[in-house]
Formats: sequence, C-alpha cells, structure tokens
Amino acid sequence: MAASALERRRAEELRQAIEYHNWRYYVLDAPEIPDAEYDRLLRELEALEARHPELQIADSPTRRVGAPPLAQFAQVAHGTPMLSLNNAFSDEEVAAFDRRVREGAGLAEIEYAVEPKFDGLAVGLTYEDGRFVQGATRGDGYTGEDVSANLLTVRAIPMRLASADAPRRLEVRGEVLMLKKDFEALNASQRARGEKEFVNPRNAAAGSLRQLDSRITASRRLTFFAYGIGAWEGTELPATHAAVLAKLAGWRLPVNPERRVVKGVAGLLAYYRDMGAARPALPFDIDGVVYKVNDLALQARLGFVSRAPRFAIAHKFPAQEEMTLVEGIEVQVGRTGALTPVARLKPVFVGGVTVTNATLHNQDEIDRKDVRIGDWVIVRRAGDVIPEVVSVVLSRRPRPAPPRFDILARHPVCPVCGSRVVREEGEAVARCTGGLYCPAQRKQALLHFASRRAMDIEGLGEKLIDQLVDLRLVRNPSDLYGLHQDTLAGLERMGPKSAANLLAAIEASKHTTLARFIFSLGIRNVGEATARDLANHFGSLDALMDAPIESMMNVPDVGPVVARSIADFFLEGHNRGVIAALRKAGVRWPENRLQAPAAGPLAGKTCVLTGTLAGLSREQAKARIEAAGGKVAGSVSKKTDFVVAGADPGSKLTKAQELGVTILDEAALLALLGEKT
Ligand code: 9MJ
Repeated sequence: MAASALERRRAEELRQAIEYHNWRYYVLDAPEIPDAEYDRLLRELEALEARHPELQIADSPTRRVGAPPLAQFAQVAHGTPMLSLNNAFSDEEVAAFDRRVREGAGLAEIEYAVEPKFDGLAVGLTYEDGRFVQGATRGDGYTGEDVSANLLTVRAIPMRLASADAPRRLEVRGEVLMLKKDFEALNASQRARGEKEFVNPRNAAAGSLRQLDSRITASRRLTFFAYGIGAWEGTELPATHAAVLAKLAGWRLPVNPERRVVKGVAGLLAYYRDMGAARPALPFDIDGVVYKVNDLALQARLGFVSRAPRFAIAHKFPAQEEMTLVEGIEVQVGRTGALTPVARLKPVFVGGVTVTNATLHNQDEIDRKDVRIGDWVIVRRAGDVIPEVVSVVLSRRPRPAPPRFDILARHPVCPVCGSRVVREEGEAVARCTGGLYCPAQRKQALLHFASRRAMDIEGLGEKLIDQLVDLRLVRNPSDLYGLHQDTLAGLERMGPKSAANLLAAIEASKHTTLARFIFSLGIRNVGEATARDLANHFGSLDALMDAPIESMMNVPDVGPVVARSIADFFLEGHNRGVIAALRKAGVRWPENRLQAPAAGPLAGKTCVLTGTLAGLSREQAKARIEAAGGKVAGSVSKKTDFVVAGADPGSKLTKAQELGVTILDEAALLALLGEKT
C-alpha cells in the first residue's frame, strides 16, 4: 500500500532530523540527543521504508549502512583535474614561494588562507541541487574511481546540503581520514581477530574506502574535511578561499577549525610553528600545512605550472616515518631481569632527530612483526615517543632470507652475568635468572631505589651507578649509606663539591615514608600505588613482611599474582638482609602501629564473599564485615571462617564445601552482624 501524505511527511522529517544529528555528532562533536534517541529515529525511518519501499529514496540516511558489493569501481573523469601541490621543506623555500607570488601579483604583501595538510585520501564529492550524487577518489588526478556507496557510509559527509542557496552543481574537494583513536581501536580489533593490522591511519583510511563491499567501509570509522572546490555552478563564487570554506561550513560540510587567514611570510611561518606544536595533540595525523593565496581572482591569474598550482604550496613537517636498515638486534637486561630486544639501526633522520635504536619490546613483538637482522624496516618517531619499528619492508628482505630472531636461542644465558635465561609459560618476556647477582639488574635496582618517587637521592644517576657497581663499591642499596667523601670525589665526573652534595642527598633520604620505602625495594608487580596501599593497610614493615598471602589480598588491587610476588620477595634471605642493613644504616619512617584487633561480632574472623547479595553491594558487605571487626579475603582457604554466598555463587562455594568452611546466606550474615532482616 502506498504511503499516506502523513507518512511521507514523517519520513522527510526523520531524514532531516537524522542528518541534523549526524552533523551535530560527527562534524561539530556536540551531540544534542542521547545515542538511544538517535537510534529510535533511525529505526522509525527504517520501519516506514520497510512498509513503503517507495520511501527508500537515494539520499535517505538509512543507506549509510552500506550496499551489496560491486564487481568493480566505475571510472570517473574529473571535470577539473585534481592536482597535487608542490612541497616546501624549509623556511627558505616558503620565502621563495611568497616572492614568486608577490612578483606574479605585483603586490607588496599577500594574504593567504592557511590550513592543516591532512594525511588521508583526496576525494571529490559532487552535489546537485544540494543532494549528494557522486563521490570519487583522486586517482591519477584526471580519472578516479566512483566510491559513492563507500563515501555515503561516512557520517560526517552530508547527504544533503543544509541550505537552499547551494550552487546548482558543486564539487567539494577534501580528504577522507581516520582519527588516531579510531585507528587504534581498529587495530586492536584486527589483532583480537588475528587479522593483519594497518601500518598507519592513512593506510587504514585508504584500505577502508577502497572496498568493493561498502558494508565493510561502514564498519570502519572514517571522517572527512573539505578544503576546496572543483566545481561551483549556478551561483556567484565568493571572492576568497576563506569565504568559500565558510560557505561550505554553513552548508554543514565538515571544514577543519584550525584554518586561518594570515599575511606575508612571517604569518605563514608562525602558523607552521603553531601547527607543528599542536600536531601531537590533534585527533588526526597531519603531515604539514598548506598555504593558499586567499584571493580567488589572483589565484586564477597566477595559474598552474605543469601539474601544480602556482598559488598554493604544502609546507611539510619532518617525516615521522622513514625506512632504514636493521644492522643488529641486541638485548638489554632490565631491573626485573627482562631481556628487551633493541634494534640497532642505520642512523636515519625521522621526526626531527637522528634515530639509531628502536625497541622491539619482546619476543612476541619480534614474531608479530617478523623483524630480522638485515631487514629494511619502517621506523616511526612521533612527538616525544620512543622510536619504534612499524613494519618490515618484505620486498627488500635479502635473499636468502636471514633467520628468524629468537631471543632464547641467541641468549640461552644472560649477556651481562651469564645466568640462565627463561621464559615462563604465559609470559611475553624472557628473563635472566641472576637476580641481584646480575650487575645489569643490580644497576637498575639501584637506579630505581634512588629515583625521585622512591628514596629520592638527587644526583645518583645512571653514569654514577655504573661506576659504583663496576668498581664494586656498591652491591646493594645499603652500601650507598656507607660511601665516603673521598671515594666519591675520585670517580669520573665527580669532585669534592658534587661528592659532598651526593652524600647530603643520601643522608637526607634516610628520613622517608613506609610507602616510599616499600616502593623503593623494587618488588615485582608493586608500583607506587600498590606500595601506598600496602603501607596504609599494614601500617608497619614488619606486619607486611610477616603477612600471610591471604591477608595481602585484602589490600585493594592485590590479587594472587601480586601477593605471591610480595611473599616471594620477603622469603628471600638476601632481601631481608638488605632491609636489616638499611635500617641499621639509619633509614627510618614513621610507622602507624596497627590498632588493637577490632572488637565486634566478627573480631578476628576472615570472610569470603561469593555471588550477588540481594540487599548489599560487595563493597557494602565488605564495609559491614570490617566494621564488625572481620576481614574480607579474596579466596577460600582452611583459614577462612565464613563464606557468604549470594545468588549465582562461583567456585568459592564449592571450595568452601570441600574444606568444610561454614557457609552463610545473606540473612545469616545480617544476623551475625546483629542486624535483623
Ligand atoms: C590537504 N591534503 O590537506 C589541499 N590539502 O589543495 C589541503 N590538500 C589541496 N589542500 C589543492 N588542505 C590541491 C590539494
């Protein structure tokens, strides 16, 4: 049955509302309605269209979910060629560009529209009478591919322009890209599904847009920024590039807010520096900035040289990715004995610095990227992050191929101390078993002990620790407190003054807090926050050192693995010896003596909770038990007094039954707590 006038009107209302909310959400990043409300609008329109297929018009937002796959993309000839820009890499090249423009224009100073250079995929979007009719890739600049179905899935691209004053025919040029966060999420999901990861957001955007099956494109989050026009017919063209962009923005096309209008070379270079500084924090990748003569009449007069405009130039940032050779793979030994593979690279200038090393993290990473000595690799350094190997350029792998790199096979023993190296099941890292016998681990342990958030010994850095350990002046942290002025003054880069300063810093470190002291011990899996929680919970070092594993698990975020690490650490006689020596040397902290065991109906009792209680959250139940003098433990053992079981209890209930532990339901717990139900 044909749709009634009312239904036709409602369908149109819904289309307009949905497109409006797409704009608020995907372009302005300022949604007006909750997602659930948006979904309701879309579902209502889908239902109407299902009942009345004649309402399924070409520019309905229900089409944004993708269409059945194409056999191939149709070719599209560009009415105006989609040319590329010439590049400038230095301030001098920018000054030369400006000089050419001034001479061509016969003007003393030029006004420029400046914008980020998006690192995505150039496309042209054609609108007729304000409706999206076609979208094409740049291709070779003259002929591209019709990717209309794919572009429709990009919610930031409007299906209709939001005004009646749009040109009869308009071709919008711009860049399709993937935001950094969407790229990270896509790769995480590719990884989880065992599929190939994308190298960077641009490749991910290109791979997503050039899908014959637009339903795949729809499943990827792409966005778009307009930066120009290829056609504008039927109404008068504005006088400047900035005014064109303002018009596009007014029709709800996404135009990047970082655009500006500036004057002269000084204005261009100031913008370049500002965007360079803003770059790491931008939500998308840019590889430079673009300068365009703002006056469109002047643009037309300046015209083109070969394949690029004379009126515009791209000023590129130093590349963040470069290709280089892996000359070797070495392993470094960290504080916990972890063997970290590091690629030694043929020096390469990337991200503004010369890079010679890149971390390979662990064996799993080496395997995943299949990095081998002799490979050419893409190295990336973005912002201040540590350089990393992005991928191997397989086409340049030497023949015959070098062998896979296997840390354990290469280093069955620690390269520093010769102890055995093991990789425990389920662990990503191989470790030296030498512990503090290993100078590398000892140095790292000392460095950690002295670090600002641990004992805070100012001036005790890597170079000094290297000397102290290599000369056997220091073997463990307590030796630091026995160092003499003359010994220190005789070391490289030290003199009487720095030796005295260091001794003062060592002396000052003796007054510390329990939390800092616990952290400084470098117990595996015990970071700053856990150290603080342990200090608060146990109140004294002796209480912690003698605590049974179950009671450690009463501390927030301490599970069986962390508790085991702590217990193992204090079981080691050597560690107890160092702690005793530190105390003897005068290291001290205020201790909160543990309060006398709490009184109350559950005094001294240990309870374990399992399942869901009807009237209490887990936190509330824990608080009530503790208020009654009891403790709540994470797992059931012979020492457990009660297991409190709610609905859908887990294996803890079975364990309690096996061990014969008393089991309470919620009512019994409340009765024990002295509360009536
Ligand atoms: C990019 N990639 O961001 C142009 N571009 O203008 C900007 N590219 C361009 N403009 C004319 N912002 C040809 C290419």
